[in-house]
Amino acid sequence: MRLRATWQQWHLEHHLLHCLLMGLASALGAACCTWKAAEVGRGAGALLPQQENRFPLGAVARMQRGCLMRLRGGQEDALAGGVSSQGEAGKSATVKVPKSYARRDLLLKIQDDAQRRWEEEKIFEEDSPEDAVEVAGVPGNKSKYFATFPYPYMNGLLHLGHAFSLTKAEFAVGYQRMQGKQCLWPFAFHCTGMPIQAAADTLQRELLHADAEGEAPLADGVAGNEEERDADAGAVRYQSGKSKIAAKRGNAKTQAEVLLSMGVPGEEIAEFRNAEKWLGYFPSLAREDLKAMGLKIDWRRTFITTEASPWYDAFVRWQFRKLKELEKVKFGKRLSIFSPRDRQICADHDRAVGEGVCPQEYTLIKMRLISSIAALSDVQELRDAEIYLLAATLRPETMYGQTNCWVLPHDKEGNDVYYGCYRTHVAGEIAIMSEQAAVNMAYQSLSPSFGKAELVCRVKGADLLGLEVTAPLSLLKVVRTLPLLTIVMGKGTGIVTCVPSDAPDDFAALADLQRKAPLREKYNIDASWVLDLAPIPVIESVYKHDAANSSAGTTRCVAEEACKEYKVASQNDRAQLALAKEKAYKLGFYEGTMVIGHLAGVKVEQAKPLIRDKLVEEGHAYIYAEPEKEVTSRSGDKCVVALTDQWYLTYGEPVWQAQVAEHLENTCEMYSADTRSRFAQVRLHDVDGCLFI
Ligand code: A2H
Repeated sequence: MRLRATWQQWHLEHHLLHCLLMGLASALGAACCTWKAAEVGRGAGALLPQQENRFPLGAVARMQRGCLMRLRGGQEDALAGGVSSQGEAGKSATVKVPKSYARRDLLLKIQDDAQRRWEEEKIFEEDSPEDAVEVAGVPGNKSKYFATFPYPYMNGLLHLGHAFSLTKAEFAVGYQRMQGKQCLWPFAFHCTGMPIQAAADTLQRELLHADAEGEAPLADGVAGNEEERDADAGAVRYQSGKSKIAAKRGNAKTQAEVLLSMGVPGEEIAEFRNAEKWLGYFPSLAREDLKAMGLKIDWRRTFITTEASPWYDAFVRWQFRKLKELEKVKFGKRLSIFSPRDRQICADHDRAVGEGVCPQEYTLIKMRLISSIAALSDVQELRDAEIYLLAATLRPETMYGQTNCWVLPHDKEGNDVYYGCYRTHVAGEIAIMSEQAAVNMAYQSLSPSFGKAELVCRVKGADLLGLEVTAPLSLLKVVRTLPLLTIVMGKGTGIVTCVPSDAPDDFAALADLQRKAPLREKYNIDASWVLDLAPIPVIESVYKHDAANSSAGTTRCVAEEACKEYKVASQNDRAQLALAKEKAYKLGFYEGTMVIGHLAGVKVEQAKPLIRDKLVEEGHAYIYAEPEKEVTSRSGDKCVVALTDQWYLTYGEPVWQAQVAEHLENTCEMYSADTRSRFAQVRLHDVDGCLFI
């Protein structure tokens, strides 16, 4: 009994001390912030006391600002001594050096002594209860507690965000230890995947480029010592002046500059061209920082997540074999976000921009060109080809109601816009669309060779007006191309098919052309091409105006009804149109019923995939996808959507989803309702997860 009390007392003591130190660290953190403004750009050297940085704040500061920050005195000392700066940040500043560090030094000594003792006594090394030996009379199988932290990615130093998140596990472990539990708190580092490789490749490119441009070779081309950099207002420079790469990038940092800003010595930078270098460098710094914070981690168990840790690698292989046996891992062609430069799938953590962005699927309607394009009459290849305008739609089931096809004659400033005539994967077929659509198609096996968009010639948007094209499924077999000024060239193909019954944009733009003779004249649109066009009923839904006293009624032209309700006056009435679109799309798609075609009477939601498949089977459409928003890889290129062979996890599979839902509901303990709902939201994304190609 006595022994047990002593053991717990020791835990309590060291924990209280630890909490005290962590508390002080955060209090001092506030002081550190007040100093920060004075210090920006000047380097911390002048403020450094002789003392080596062995204090939690030092670790936190490094996480926050890179290795150059160092501890600068306790709060009271700092306030007593005062800090002032003169002139702009980055220019010389005068700092009154605090007079005494006695209090801080005492705390540092207590901390050092305590941390040394924890290390010597292996106080955080925990064995499994079966193997655990009796410690000071306390049996080995006392109750257990396990904490873990998602392995931080090792393409740089840990930062304040990591430190903040870590405290949750750290404080929980501290508390549980004080309850007398045997607590295991292991920690590992994530090094697999593209970010490190991409950063190493970027550095390689920068250095080759610097060489080619005749900049000083790297060994002395990068400002090689800390003092020099510190003295230089914190701006990291190449010796030959501001680097050309940096100049070209504007404010964006080069990879070499990023490394320098993290405290990597200039003479070591070139070694980071080799991805292996990163694996040794940052994990050991991270470990040093975490130790300096005094975390209760069993460091015997640490590892990095590559084949550098054969047993961890074996565990991952075992896990995937197991999943494959259970048929949760499959192989096949999938649409995924892809980096043309890296020539591989660009997963979330491989992206510089566009985390969480998924492929957006469109149906491309093949509208066969009947007229000839006067401006291209001398292009021989077009004479014998089957030429299509490819219109991108999210609503293939509405194609029965097409009245015309929209193209963009010029941009908002009145400048010409260009489309391209591209060869497709079908011999003798040419498709007209935007360049970005052609590039994406090339990665989806819709061009003659994978990854290559084959351009025959370009054509001005204005030269595509007034042409006759076929409109698959439409009651009107042949329709005209007309101008739509709100087309965005970076979306879909830049060609849109007009369905005025169900798209308020289409309804408003067609009404503009019908009402405004000057608009028609401006684009040489013959009145006879538009005046007789009327919405064709495709979908029936029950429409009720938002006003409280309005009554519901059925409509077969939800777009017209919505434009009326929200008083849309023209295609440029963007705010009102946004309201009309939201209402019309939701109503038509989720509550509407088809009133035309072989699926008349069927709910729209069910009819959509069936009509899309029919259009594709009959050769009237292609399935196409592009990133729903811009995605840039860490190698710096614009990503596309590619159709590639890959291994994938079948997260979307309903049985698996139901099992996860059941587990989440009945066996997971959450600390907050918010956490639970976030898990539930993840489940809603019923897309399969890509593993690797
Ligand atoms: B939808 P999202 Cl009936 N610029 O097709 C502007 N709009 C474009 C475009 C571009 N580059 N590319 C495609 N679009 C239109 C039919 C339709 C559409 C109906 C109802 C709703 C609807 C007939 N026009 O879309 O910005 C196309 O119009 C609303 C969901 O990618 C395409 O589908 O969400 C839709 O916008 C794609 O819009």
